[in-house]
Amino acid sequence: MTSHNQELFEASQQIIPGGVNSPVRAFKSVGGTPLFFKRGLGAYVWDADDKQYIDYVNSWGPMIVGHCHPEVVKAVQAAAAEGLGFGAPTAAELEIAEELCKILPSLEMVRLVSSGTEATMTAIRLARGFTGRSRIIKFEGCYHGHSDGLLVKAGSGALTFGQPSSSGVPAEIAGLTTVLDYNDAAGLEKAFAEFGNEVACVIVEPVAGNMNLILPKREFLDAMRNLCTEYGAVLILDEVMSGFRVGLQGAHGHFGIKPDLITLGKVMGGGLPAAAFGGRRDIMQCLAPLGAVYQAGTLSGNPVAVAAGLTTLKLVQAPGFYERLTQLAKDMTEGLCAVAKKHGIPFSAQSIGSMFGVYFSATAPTSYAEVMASDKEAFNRFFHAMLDEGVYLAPSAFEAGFVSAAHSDADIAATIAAADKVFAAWK
Ligand code: HOZ
Repeated sequence: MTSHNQELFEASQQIIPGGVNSPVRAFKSVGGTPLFFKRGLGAYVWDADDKQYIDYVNSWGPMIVGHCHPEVVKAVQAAAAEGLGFGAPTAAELEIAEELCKILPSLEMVRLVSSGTEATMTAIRLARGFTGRSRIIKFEGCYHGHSDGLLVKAGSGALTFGQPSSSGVPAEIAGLTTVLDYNDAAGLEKAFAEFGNEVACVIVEPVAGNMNLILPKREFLDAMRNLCTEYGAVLILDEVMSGFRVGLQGAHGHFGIKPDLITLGKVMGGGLPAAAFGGRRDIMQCLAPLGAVYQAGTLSGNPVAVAAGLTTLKLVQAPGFYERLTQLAKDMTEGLCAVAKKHGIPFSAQSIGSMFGVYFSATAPTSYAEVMASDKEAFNRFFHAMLDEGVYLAPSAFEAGFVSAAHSDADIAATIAAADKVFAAWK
């Protein structure tokens, strides 16, 4: 039987580079034909061949209340009926800004943009404008979008395709980025001791989700905060993925670490293109039109995206919302580990809030090097076998997974049963 996924992929490759509009969608790392989705509802998605999957990609994070939540759809329809965009201020932008600042006390001021890449790119520029310094520090395997200075030893699609440092980034730009090891507090201290007075900012995923899921060590978080304060550098916590995922107040709320700036995206856009950055008032006031650091966007604060985001932000504040998601993710990772153990397969899994990681290694990795040492071929095999069983995981060993409020206990049980079946036939 002809696969519509295959037909669409072949046609797409004729006019879209690689047949996809973002590299991680291409299945290049796991092999095979990417799925073309036609529909999503709650915890499920359907591909072009009408096959149904339990979805743990959640559009790479945003769909925390599930696909097509009726209240989100209603808010989007209502906003669209009033106008798709004005390129001028709206009351809804003020409302979402107030909501974000209410939920996240670290935000004294916030600006809306359209993508996580824009948020991180601008946060870096702002840190440089504020400090008058050029050098930035990032960590290997962390991904902060695809702007030039951040595509150096990056995670996500860049890592998946073995090009963590992109061609096309001038050496002069990449040279301003110092890359250190994630979770290595001593390495960070050494770097600051050597050139701390040149550092504009440290940017980090406080829970890393773009080299699979890596949890931060306490001493690493503390070292970043203390060293940035001591040397006058800006600490940027990139919560595009972890924001509203690890918990209502993101990873920095969970771990109790105070950022100077944070970046947000994904969940706060409710599935549409809305993102933000914000933090300390004295830094944010350096932004145009108040200050000399320029940033702009025709679609920034788009009313339809804001409606989706605002409604999602209201939904995630329902009592017990994060407790339930945390339990679901824990149930799933514990269940997966149990069936892997039963079949004698070196496997580990862990979760934090609604984010989870699965690894073909005996213990959960704590660093980029340990992630790289896990069995990527085993993951690829697992990915395809689970896909056959109707479970859609991220098509790369270097991505985190997500549960949503639409996932039921039965979905988790079905996923564990699928893994049991896959591992039983593993030899
Ligand atoms: N941060 C997302 C996954 N790690 C990006 C998705 C994409 O690159 O399309």
